[in-house]
Amino acid sequence: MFVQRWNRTLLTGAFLGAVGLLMNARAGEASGTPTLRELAQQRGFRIGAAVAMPLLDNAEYRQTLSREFNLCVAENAFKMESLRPARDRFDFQQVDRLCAFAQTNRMKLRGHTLVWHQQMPWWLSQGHWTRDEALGIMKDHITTVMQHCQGKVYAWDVVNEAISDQGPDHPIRPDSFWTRVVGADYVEKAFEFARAADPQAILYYNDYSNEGMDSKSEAVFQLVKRLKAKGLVDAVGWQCHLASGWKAGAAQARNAERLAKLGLDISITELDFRISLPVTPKKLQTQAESYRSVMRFCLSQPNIKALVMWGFTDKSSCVPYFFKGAGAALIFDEQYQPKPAYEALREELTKAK
Ligand code: 9MR
Repeated sequence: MFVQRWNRTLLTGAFLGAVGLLMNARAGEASGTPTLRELAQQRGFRIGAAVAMPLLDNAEYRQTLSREFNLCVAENAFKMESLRPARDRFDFQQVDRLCAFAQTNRMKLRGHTLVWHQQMPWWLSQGHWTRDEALGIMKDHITTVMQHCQGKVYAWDVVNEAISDQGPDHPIRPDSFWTRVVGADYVEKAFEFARAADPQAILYYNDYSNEGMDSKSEAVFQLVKRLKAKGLVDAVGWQCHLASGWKAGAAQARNAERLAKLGLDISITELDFRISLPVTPKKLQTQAESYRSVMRFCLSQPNIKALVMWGFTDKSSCVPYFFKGAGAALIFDEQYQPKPAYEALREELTKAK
């Protein structure tokens, strides 16, 4: 008796789950409303999300991702820590899985990130190396990873967050592993190795707090100007981990225009708008207006090629870990239901020519 009822409950649950999945997958079709992906595609724009690889096992996660986005990036799987269990060994299992997913679903794939002072393998960060040895490891890493992914990854964050937060000069971080062992020219070296490894790939310098007009974005500007003069960089990534309420404005426009004059493209690479918990309808509306302002801004600047969010569902976001008391930073809720922010993005994409 108990077993029968238990079975019935399970079956009913499974049935309802399947119906839910189907309804969610068909949400756009049924209402005749185009998805973000379709709208972006029509405008030659890229809308993307970071992927938490363990969640790729979840059908609802996979379906939402491929339905709504024409670009993806791994949240952690392409980082050196994940790829290099040992100096003489690469583990491409997760990378290959995401490459296959992107290919099957006709999505562009960004590579994040080749050189960073965080999420490095312990054998490297704890080892004792000469400058030449460290440069050799960096070159081998960049070359092997880029060539492994050639034709599958269209753009790379070659160097991530190299510039220090210490104003007014914001030097290349003096305390980073790469600066200590190689010297500040490690940034240029990384771009040289990347250009040689895959001349077709679009090469990005990626950082946070560089979207405005201030001393840090000035330091980023000067760095990419030097690199661009040598033909080593193509684009700048503005991460944009921001607090809800923020809006894109005149400073971002001036910054985008000065980068355009250098011949550099931009992508918003890690957008999220954190809300201070608990969530209320009013806070969700404020968040929607923040997302709207960024989409409107992106579509108004010809050199902005993509808007990528650091995830898409509040079920999986690094925000609560890094910002205590904050969360709900993405455009789908934990049940994969679109939030007001999703609707705001859709409205802006619909309005755009
Ligand atoms: O989302 C990533 C998280 O899972 C990792 O624990 C963390 C390690 O620092 O990195 C997060 O992603 C970061 C990205 O690689 C670079 N910009 C900041 C992102 C959020 O912290």
